[in-house]
This record gives sequence, structure tokens and C-alpha cells, in this order.
Amino acid sequence: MVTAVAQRLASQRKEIDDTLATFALSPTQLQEVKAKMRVELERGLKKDTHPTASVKMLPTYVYRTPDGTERGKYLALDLGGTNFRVLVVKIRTGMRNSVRMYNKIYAIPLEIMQGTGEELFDHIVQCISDFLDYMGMKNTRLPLGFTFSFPCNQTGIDKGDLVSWTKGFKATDCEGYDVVDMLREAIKRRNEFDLDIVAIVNDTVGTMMTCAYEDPKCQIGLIAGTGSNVCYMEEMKNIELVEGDEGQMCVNTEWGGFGENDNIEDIRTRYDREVDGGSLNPGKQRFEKMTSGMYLGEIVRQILIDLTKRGLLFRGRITERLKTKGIFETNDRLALLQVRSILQSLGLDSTCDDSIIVKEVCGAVSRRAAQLCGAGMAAVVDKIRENRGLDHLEITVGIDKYLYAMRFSDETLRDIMARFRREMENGLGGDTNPTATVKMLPTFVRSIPDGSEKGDFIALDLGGSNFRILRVKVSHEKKQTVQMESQIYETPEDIIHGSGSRLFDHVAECLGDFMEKQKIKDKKLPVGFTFSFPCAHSKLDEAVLLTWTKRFKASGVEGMDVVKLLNKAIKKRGVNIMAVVNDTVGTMMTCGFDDQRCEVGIIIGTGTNACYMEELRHIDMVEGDEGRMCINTEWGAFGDDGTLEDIRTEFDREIDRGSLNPGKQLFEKMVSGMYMGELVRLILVKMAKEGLLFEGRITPELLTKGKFETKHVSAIEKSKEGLTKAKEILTRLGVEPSEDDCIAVQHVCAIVSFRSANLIAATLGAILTRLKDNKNSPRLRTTVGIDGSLYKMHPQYSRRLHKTVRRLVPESDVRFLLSESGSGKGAAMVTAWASRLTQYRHMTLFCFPDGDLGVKSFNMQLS
Ligand code: 0WK
Ligand code: BGC
Ligand code: BGC
Repeated sequence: MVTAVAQRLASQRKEIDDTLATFALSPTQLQEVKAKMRVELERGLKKDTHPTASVKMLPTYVYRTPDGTERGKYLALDLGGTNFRVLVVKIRTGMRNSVRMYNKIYAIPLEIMQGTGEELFDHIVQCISDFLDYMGMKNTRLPLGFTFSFPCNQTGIDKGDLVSWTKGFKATDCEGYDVVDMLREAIKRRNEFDLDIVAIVNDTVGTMMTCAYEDPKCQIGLIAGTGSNVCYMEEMKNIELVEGDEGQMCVNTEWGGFGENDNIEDIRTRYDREVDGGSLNPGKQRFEKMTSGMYLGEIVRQILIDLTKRGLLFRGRITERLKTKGIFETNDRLALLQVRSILQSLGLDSTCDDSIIVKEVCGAVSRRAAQLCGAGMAAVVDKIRENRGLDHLEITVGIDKYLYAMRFSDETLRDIMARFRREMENGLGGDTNPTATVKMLPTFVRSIPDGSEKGDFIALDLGGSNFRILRVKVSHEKKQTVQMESQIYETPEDIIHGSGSRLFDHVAECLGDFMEKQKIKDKKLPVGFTFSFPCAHSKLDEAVLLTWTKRFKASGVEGMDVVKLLNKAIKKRGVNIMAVVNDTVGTMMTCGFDDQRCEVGIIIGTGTNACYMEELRHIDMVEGDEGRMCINTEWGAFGDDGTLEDIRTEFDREIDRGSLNPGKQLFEKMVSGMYMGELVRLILVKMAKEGLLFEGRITPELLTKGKFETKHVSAIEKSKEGLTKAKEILTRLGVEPSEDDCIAVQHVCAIVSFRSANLIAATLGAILTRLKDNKNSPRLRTTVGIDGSLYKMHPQYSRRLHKTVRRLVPESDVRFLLSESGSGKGAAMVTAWASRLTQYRHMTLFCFPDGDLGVKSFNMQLS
């Protein structure tokens, strides 16, 4: 019986795998797609083969990308994507990036999209009229640029005959006619205002120009949206449809038509044929129907129907809703939990297995779409490279404007890893350290806990989001155990921005209060001080603050020994600071207590930083070559010398300009919790200003610094209730978000937090490869102790970080160990040693006043 069920399940699984396998394209198949696309690109360019080419390679009469001399005020229409937008754009010269835009989004009802051409253009003109009213510009005769996202045979920059409708459009009496003429006639019909239509461009061309305005290397425009298409700058001599051989012209490939001559039938599945058969334009746009947002949901639905019919899903029960075309939208392919609720909304009573299978189907379909676009893009990039007779081509593809600069390929991440590795070496080198940005500070901690630590300690934990005081008891009954009690104390802004003495008096007061409550006033317990700022140590209990970071800015402390300052403040409390540690060191020690392999400590919280155990012989600033010492890298300052300028965005620069320490901690400002929410807010403001969000609504709350917090980013990225949270948070900011807005904001949050996880994976990767090289072992096995509110609170962060680290450092087995109890325990471990060292010194001084008793190794170990 059991075997029969198991066999049935196994064969069902095999059937599902076989179905999904038809969507898995091998590298060979992708190379073939690339080669076939290349053939079609060439056929589209040549006069004699153009008529039968499936990729039409339409001339656009755009001869170059922007050069910064552009200026003026223009109207623009954007028709053919998800939304119809009317915009007014003001371009100022000189200051390269000075573009102001106001826009309004209008719906295009289905009956208009599929009505008569006249109705469609009348509707467009009505929207323009409403916009001009709204902007009070009815009487200004502005030049107009028309982004028309459909294939047009252009004979000039302002002349374009519609070749054929695509996507959801099917208005009559338009195909074969000049679109600009149709718009001019509609404006005349309305007889309310006059406009000068000076240009018609495809949306791919508009995207390339928009991005090229910021990045001159941009010579390709890609749209992966409702439809799919690409344009690029081609050499005039290769465009046989247009006179002239000099210079370049942008060609709108219309690659959506690829496959219309049956040359990709080998990879088209029966589901693709179903979707094509049921579309508005069967036989047309075959490539688009395998890659773009308008069709992916439909492909998934066809697969689900087939699997259900074969009894492999939903217990073979097909609901009316599942039979409904277009019911499964491309946006529906979200988190597993959401799959369940989406299936419920389709009346499908799904099991957990069903949801997993549905998610697999979604993954297979979207992965194939991305791969096919990648193969097509590779053909275009290769064409450009050959046009230029180059072996290697550096080029930018304009996609969604604000975010693509925040996505890094593994290649880029490896490059950042190499840059950070170089900075580590600079920091360790005696002669290069003074100019190094990554200071690689010696901590005088020589190993992780060895189980011998014991005693009763006080630990102060200052610098993270909370100031905490702990009592840590380390005892050795049967095995070493640690008991901890702690209390959190305020660090009000006026204290952390006031004078240093006030700050340390505040710490002393809190300590007094804590000792009172713990009834340890007369106990003279040794104190370990976790101080989460860059300090130059000369020994465990001597540390000079180099510079404040994060929210702290107390005066009279930078350049001073913080132990002296604190000891002065706590003098009358009868306790003694035995050791100062950075929170990364405390975290490594805390985790080292449980896992002897732990040799790296990382904080991803308000701030960010890492420490690790380095070979003493590599640390030029400390005497000796034997053994290891923990190095506090202070990686937050990575890039302070400009090494990261190529990946910093305008938003990063704005954050830095508005920070307490401009020009400093640039890496920290790109990745840590103190700045992430603000980064997202700045992007949202810019997108709203450009009408891409909230219908251009900008509220005082949205404009207020700090109003969008990092905890909001974490909440919005929660897979289940993320979008609801987005609505809540954005509503509180007064921007009345639409559902699309919420999805877009969730997307922005994901890109920003993903970038942070990727960048930290790159710098951590550099530390791991260094450890591996230090050990001269083919494979590194290690544990990374980790703490910090961003890492702990953000729903996807840890998973993304782990995944990227494992991709970037494949020759390693890394265990990530979360420090459950904070760095206090770790600080106590170090204090235990420091106390023993002090006792030992007293003893030696007492026994051997000249202090040298030849037990160098022990001394080495502790000092
Ligand atoms: C908890 C540690 C503390 C560290 C903090 C960092 O006990 O030493 O400074 O994590 O995370 P944050 O509180 O800044 O998010
Ligand atoms: C159209 C293209 C357009 C693309 C993206 C396709 O259906 O044919 O002209 O660029 O969609 O919007
Ligand atoms: C500080 C580091 C600290 C990190 C995490 C940074 O701003 O410079 O010393 O380890 O924040 O708290």
C-alpha cells in the first residue's frame, strides 16, 4: 500500500518535473537563441531581407544620445505601457542633471484600446486637455514628444506609420497610418488648444535617452514590462533602409516579433502556443509572448490547467475562475504564503504541495523569460562590440532609471571584494596605514574564549541602538555557564551631542543606578566596556577614540582615551574599567563562547563593522609574530577615499551631505540601518517628483528627513503582510498610495536592502578569503558571529547575505551564528582575561620587581 502511494507520488513528481523541464533552457539552447537573434538582427537591417525578417530593426531617426546641451520646456505623452502618462518636462543646461517633471497618469479603458482609432486619439487629446487645465497651460504652445510603444515605420523624427498593434491594443483604422497625423487630427477635432508634435519615439528609445542623460555609456534601451523590446545605437552604414553611412542611428529592434518565422519552435512549448492562439494577434510577437509581463501570468495559468487536468494539482479540480483568461496576473507570482491566498481567490482549494508546485511553475516561467531576454540582449551587445571592432565592450543598458545602479552582478561584487581586500592590506601595513581608509585597528584580544574564563563582571554596551548595562556571572559548576542580567538606559540626543564629560557622567549615573538595583555597590566588580566606535588601542584598557560615527557627536572626546574619561566619571563608584572592546569583538567573543570555530564578528545594525582573527606577523602596528590578534577593520569607512564613487548613487551622496559626518563612513551610509530608511525615502521623493509614484503627490511628511525608517523597510518586505504594511506606512505619510504604488515601494525597499546585503557579502568575502589564505588551506571552515538590528529584524536580509557570501566564496563552509545575548557576554570574557592579567602583573611585580620571569608565552597570550 505504502509503496503504491509512494510510487504514485514519485510518478506524479516526475510528470511535473518533465513539464517544468520544457521551460529550463540549457546554455547551448540559450547560445542558439542568441545566434538566431543575431541572424534576425542582420536580416532586419538589410534591404533585401528586411521584408521577411521577424525582427524589423526599425530606424528611429535618433542619431545620438544626449550631450548635456539639451534645454527647454516640453510636453510629453507616454502611451503603450501599463499606464498612459502626460508630462511637462523642464530641462536646464549646464547643471547636467537638472530636469524637472510633472505628470499625471490616465487610464485607457479596454473599450478605447480596442475601439476605433478616432476614439483612441480623441481620448488621448481629452487627457492632454485635462492635464493642460490642471497645469494651467492651455494657452502655451509647447513642443510635444510622443512616446508610442508600438512598432512604427518611421520616415522622420516626427513621422511614423503604425506597423501593427501589440499588447492589449487593437484600435481600428490605425495600422498603416501615420500616428502623428492621427494625433494632430484629433487635436484639430477638439479645437481647444494647439500643440507642435515634434517627435515620436518608441519607449525603448525614450528609456535609452533618459538613462544616457545620466550615463553617457548608455547605448541600449530595454523594456521588460507589459511588452518586451530593445533598441540600440547602430552604425548608419549597416542600416540599409536609410540613406547615408556616416555616424550612428538608434534602431528599434522590435524583437518581440522574433520567432514569427518559426525559428524558435524548438523551445516554444504547447503552453506558449495556447497563449498565442488565445491572444489578440495569434502568430505575432512570439518572443514577446514568452518574455513579457502581459503573457507570463497567462502561460502559468495554462500550465496549471494542464497539470490539474492530469490530476497533478488541486486534486484534479478545475474551477471556472481558473478557466478565466488573464485571471492569473504576472504580479501574482509572489511569496509562497501569498500563493495560497491567490489560489484561494481563484476558488482553488490548494494543499501546501499545490502551492509549492505553483511557485515552481511561476519560477520556471519567469526564469525562462529573463534568460531569453538575456540571450537576446547578448546578441545585441555582441553586435555593438563587433561594430566597434572590440574584443571587450563596456556598455550601459538603460532599464528602470533609479534602481538599476543599485543592482550588482557577481562580477561587480567580486571587484568590490578585491578593492576591500586591498584596503585591508593597506590598513595592516605600517607605512600604508596612515592613509588607509579601512583602519584595521589592533584590539589586543589574542584569542576567543578558551573555557577558562570565570568571575563576576559588569559590562557596559554603548554605541548601538540601545545603551545597556549588564551583570555577567561566569561560573564553572559542571561546565562553564554564564548568567546575565541587564538593563537598558536612555541616551538622549542632548547627551550624545553634548560635551564628553556630560556623556560619561551620564554613563556613570546609569552605572550607579544599575549597581544600586543589583545591590553590588560595594562589590568593586571589574568592568568591561563595549564601545562601538573606532578606537586606537595601545592595550586592552587603553583606547583613543578616532572619530565618532552614527548618532554620536559629543565634544572633547575624539583623540582622547575613553577609559581615562570614563574612569574619571566613575571614580567614586569604586569600580575599574579593565577592558574596552568594539561591539564586533564582543560579538565574536560571545559567539566564540559557544563555537570554537568563531573567528569573525560582524555588526549590521545602526552602524556596520567587522572584526576577525589576523596573524600577528601581518599586523605591522603591533610587536611580535607569534599567534593571532583580533583586528577591528572599521569597514564603515571603506570608500572614504573615493574608491566606491562608481557605485555610489545620487541618493548616497544626498545622505552623506545631510549626515553628522559628511565625507566619512561612506560604506556604512550605503548599507547600515541608520541610513537605509532615509535612502528609500529619498528615492520615493524623486520618483514621486517624476510622477512615477503617488500620482506625483509629495507631502510634507514624505519630505521630512527620518520619517521613513529602516524598520519600515523591514516591515514592507515581509512576504505576507508587506503590502498591507506599505499601505499603512505610506498612508501615514499622506501620499494616498495605490496598490501599484505599494508594490513599487516594496520593490524599492527590496533593491536598497538587497544592495546592502550584497555589499556586506562582498566585504565579508574579502575577510574570508584572507583567513583562508592565512591558513593556506584549500577550503575554509569557519563561523561568523553576527548581531545588529538590521540583520535581526529584516525578514530577508540574513538569507540574502548568506546566499551571496556562499556564491562569492565557494571554497568555504561558513556558519553564521547569531549572537542571541548581545556583546555583553563577550565583553565579560575579555574582562576576565584582563583581570587575570592584572592579578598576574601584580603578582610578578611583587615576586620579581624587574617583571621578567621568562613565562613569555602566557604574557603573549593575554596582552
Ligand atoms: C547588540 C550588541 C551591541 C551592538 C548592537 C549593534 O550587544 O554591542 O552595538 O547589537 O546593533 P544595533 O543596536 O546598532 O542595531
Ligand atoms: C511593442 C514595442 C514596445 C514594447 C515595450 C511591444 O509590444 O511592439 O514597440 O517597445 O512592447 O513596451
Ligand atoms: C562604528 C564601529 C561599530 C559599528 C557597529 C560603526 O559606526 O564605527 O566601531 O562597530 O558602527 O556598531
